Amino acid sequence: MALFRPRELQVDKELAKLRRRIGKRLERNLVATGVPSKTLHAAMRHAALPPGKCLRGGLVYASGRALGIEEKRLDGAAAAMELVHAYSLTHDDLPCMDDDDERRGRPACHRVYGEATAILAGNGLLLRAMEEMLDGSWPAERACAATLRLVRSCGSRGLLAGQQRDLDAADDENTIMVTAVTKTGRLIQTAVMLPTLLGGDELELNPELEKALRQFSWRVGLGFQIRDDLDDLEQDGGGERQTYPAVLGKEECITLLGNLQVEALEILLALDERAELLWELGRIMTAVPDKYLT
Ligand code: GRG
Repeated sequence: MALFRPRELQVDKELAKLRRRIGKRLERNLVATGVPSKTLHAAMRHAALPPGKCLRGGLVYASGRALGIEEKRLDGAAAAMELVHAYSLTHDDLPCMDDDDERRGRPACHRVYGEATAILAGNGLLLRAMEEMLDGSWPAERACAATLRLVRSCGSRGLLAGQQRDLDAADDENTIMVTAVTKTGRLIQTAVMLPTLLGGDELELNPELEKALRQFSWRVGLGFQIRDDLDDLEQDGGGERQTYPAVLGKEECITLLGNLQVEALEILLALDERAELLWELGRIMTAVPDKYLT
């Protein structure tokens, strides 16, 4: 691995380009006509289109770029990450979960289509994600290994466990960390690691590089949740959820987030310049929200 120095990369422009790419693919693949239920597909489209910031899909492309993988071979994996994310948000917004009326500045899926359809739409998005993973861009064995990784990170030891832990509420640092890592961090880490599994022996992937990506993405995943909790603190005092600032206090959270960012970015500095976009995404996902900077 060679040391690189990040340039002023226009990350917003890069991310906007990738967001358009993901949006086009979802637009094409989530059709609502000529399907057995137009209503279900319309609800799925409502939940997933237009996509949000596409940070998880962006991480797939950025990690792939660091490994020298062509973008078009990662279109399925990037779309899959965004579909899984859209599913989790759709279910999280339900009245029995976080009970949110709005998502991405629009009415939440259940507010438009009703709760029962929103549950089905979430399930539909999750399963469509698996279809995207198995889109034929990669040899079957590697596509299956990557899909298994995604399934596990969504399952009862990943996202679902994190959501249940959130419902159970944590009240100490270790407990809240496990919740944040399972609820939010694992999917983010998976987004970064999918290209390593898909690329397999086509890549010059040494254990050191694999470890760097794993350690980087773990820190970004945890940092992203802490950052989100700090944002919520400002907006609504954190609501009823047990959040990082509620457990650690605001100041300690800001310090922890800053440390995670420094560690994550330092880890990537050992890679070559192809890791620049990944570095930038890690930087913005772990940035202390502006309002906390003096
Ligand atoms: C209900 C199965 C199930 C899981 C819910 C994802 C999740 C678990 C809950 C969503 C609530 C939340 C605040 C999660 C933390 C992760 C997070 C900050 C999500 C928002 O991600 P962004 O900012 O959203 O990437 P966009 O809209 O840009 O895609």
